[in-house]
Amino acid sequence: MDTIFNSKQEFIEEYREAVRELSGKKFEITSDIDRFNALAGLIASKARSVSARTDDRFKKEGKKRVYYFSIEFLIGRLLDNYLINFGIRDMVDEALREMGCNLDDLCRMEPDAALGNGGLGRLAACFLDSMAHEDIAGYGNGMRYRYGLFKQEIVDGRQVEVADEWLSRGYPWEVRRPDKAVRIGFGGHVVGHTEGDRIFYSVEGTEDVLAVPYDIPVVGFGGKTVNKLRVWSAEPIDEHFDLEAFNRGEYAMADASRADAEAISAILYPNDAGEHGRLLRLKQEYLFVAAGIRTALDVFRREHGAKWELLPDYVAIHTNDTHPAMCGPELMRILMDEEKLTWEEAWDIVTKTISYTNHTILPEALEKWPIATFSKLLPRIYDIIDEINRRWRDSFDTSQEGWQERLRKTSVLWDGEVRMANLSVICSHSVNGVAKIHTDILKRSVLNDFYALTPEKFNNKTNGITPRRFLAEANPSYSKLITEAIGPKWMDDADELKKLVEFEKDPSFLVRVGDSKRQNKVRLARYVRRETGLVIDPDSIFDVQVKRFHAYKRQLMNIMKVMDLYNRLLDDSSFSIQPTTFIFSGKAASSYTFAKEVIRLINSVADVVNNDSRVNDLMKVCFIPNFRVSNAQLIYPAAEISEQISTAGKEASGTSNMKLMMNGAITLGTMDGANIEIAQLAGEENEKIFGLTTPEVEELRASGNYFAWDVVNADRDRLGRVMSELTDNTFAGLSGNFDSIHNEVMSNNDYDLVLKDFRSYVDAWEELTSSYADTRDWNRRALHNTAMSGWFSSDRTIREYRDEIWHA
Ligand code: 9GP
Repeated sequence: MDTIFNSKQEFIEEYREAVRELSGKKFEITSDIDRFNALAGLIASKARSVSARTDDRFKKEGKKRVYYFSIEFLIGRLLDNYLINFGIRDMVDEALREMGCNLDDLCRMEPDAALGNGGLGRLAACFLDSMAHEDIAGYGNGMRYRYGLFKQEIVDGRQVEVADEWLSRGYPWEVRRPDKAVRIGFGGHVVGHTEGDRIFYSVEGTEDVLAVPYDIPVVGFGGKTVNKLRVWSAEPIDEHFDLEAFNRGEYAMADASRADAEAISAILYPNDAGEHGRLLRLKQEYLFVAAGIRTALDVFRREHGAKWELLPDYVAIHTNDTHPAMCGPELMRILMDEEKLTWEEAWDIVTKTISYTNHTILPEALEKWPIATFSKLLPRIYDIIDEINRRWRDSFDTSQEGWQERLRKTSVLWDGEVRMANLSVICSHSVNGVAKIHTDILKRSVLNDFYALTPEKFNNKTNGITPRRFLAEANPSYSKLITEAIGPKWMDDADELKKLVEFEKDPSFLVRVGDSKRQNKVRLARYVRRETGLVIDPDSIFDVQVKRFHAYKRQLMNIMKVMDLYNRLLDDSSFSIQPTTFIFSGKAASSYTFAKEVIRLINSVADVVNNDSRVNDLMKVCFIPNFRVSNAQLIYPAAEISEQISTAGKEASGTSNMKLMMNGAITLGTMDGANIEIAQLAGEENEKIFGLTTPEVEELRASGNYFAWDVVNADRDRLGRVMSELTDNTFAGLSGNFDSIHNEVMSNNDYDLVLKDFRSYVDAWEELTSSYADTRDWNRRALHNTAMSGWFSSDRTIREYRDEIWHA
């Protein structure tokens, strides 16, 4: 562990000085926010020094640089994490106590940077942590949204979106780098210039904005490696400030160019919404791609000169989902138009440098852009895509049967649209899915035609999570227990967690596992009470489903289970359940009406159930508003059941399943995404698996013999009743009935198979919870899950990317 302070005393002195410099006041009379800003500022400046040293070392070692392009980085709060990674958390905690303040209070002052929607963005953040841990020269490249993902408030049970002004009190981790700003052109027209026997192209008449980078340090565990996350902000190119308009009192008009440019980086778009500000989104995508490619090439040129043929040896560009798909054409543009390489030379370099991860098979998330919009906004990029597409078409062997169909499926330009997933695959040397089953589905169906042509490109990289944040930081009591048992090496090498298997036979250790869980439940119960006023019982089972709201994730099936249990408890005095708190948290995209109605349903059921004294000692329903990284860190450690109940074949991987497993929750899940690998690793007997499998789902759909009404009619007493209750005022008290949910499910013939899987789900839940009474065995299973979760460390995932894709 490399240290950044030689002693506690040295820290105290430097910190006092930092507070005084920043606030101009004596430490004793400063506020927590001053103290936080000074502490984060101090750690950030230390991190930057290590970063400079890291950079020198990488240069000397001639390391290959990996640029991870992602339109989302859900980094959350950094202070606690960086203190842990620098190995000084305990020392700082102690020092602050001596100084009369509390580290946890200061940590809470940090804005929870929500530059992402959910799993995709959080994965990118975990990867940054692991790249630094693995001493990879790995750099995040993304967008600096002025407003991150909206804050969710609940009013009358409904989700209300409020702007997230995360920068309003400043952000001590970032450094603005105007010297590295990049000019980005939109619109204009392509002009050809003849030089000898070649024509080179440029774009004239563009409307330009400036992409200005902000660098955030990424501290690797052990403190030896500090990398950077570079996020781009859009600004006007010059100060086109119209003084005359201002003097006329037309203030908005006077500064119009600023507003237009800044709009590009104003907000993060919810990825799973339908239509949104599409043009602005396309501008965002090009801006962070073009600016990031420029950075990568500038660094390469500084180190290796213009020997572009060496680029794939020293640079890897990874495109996270389809949002950075323009990396290919943009790199082609620079290599051909500016560096004068031929198409063939440039294409060879591009396709050896770029790789692509697919994160979804949902058609609505595989981006497509109308050609008319695209070609107008980015005419040169469009021309290059057109040429990529032409050459792709020409590469087809037309003597082969079925070539037309294959071309239709793999073309980049089709039906008046630019298909970004196809562009990503064609420009990449590697295409990976994020869990075994997901990669299999890509190969077998979604990208099957590409797979048939270039099977060698395809590989799987099952996702991972960082144990530093999601175990060490989130769960101090459990971490302490683990360290006592097996030593501290697990933070460095999560495989070490396997050593916990030995302790499954130790009854007194299992009691302590249970105690730690209870402590975390008490902590969460306190948070819930503070945030919502609801009192929940830490002695009840904490059954947790936390993730984005989406039909295929089937939060609806979960709340229908609660409705069914409630009905049966009221109807049948011989029926009972283990006391349970059903915990939900997550956001729905603002334009996704169905998902928002499910949130309203959960809150409406909560309103009825939580106010019914007949059942309150057995059940409560709790919706925790504004799910984000910081409260997720309170929720995972307190969970006992991990609800992973998506329709089989739909969830690419999931990562909350891994976070919950690592914190000792038992998965109640379908054979979907990484649940399958969880069940394989920990043994099905230590999880609870139910429902249709992917082949069964596919078969059922293909048969044409599935009728939702038949399922409801066959189970009138329970399922039928629950469906009726959506519309019969049972849960209408808070803000009305739920006809739209009822209609959506029935009119789409139960597309997500909520009705089909309902009974097997409720039965599985009952079986699982009835085993809760055997506390010792429950704790053993919890511990076993933690012990086997090491494979899901993002360090393992990143090592696979490094060795098999980036060759870094
Ligand atoms: O839906 C997937 C989720 O299953 C996966 O865990 C995550 C990270 O790989 O990516 C999500 N995909 C998206 O958010 C959009 O493609």
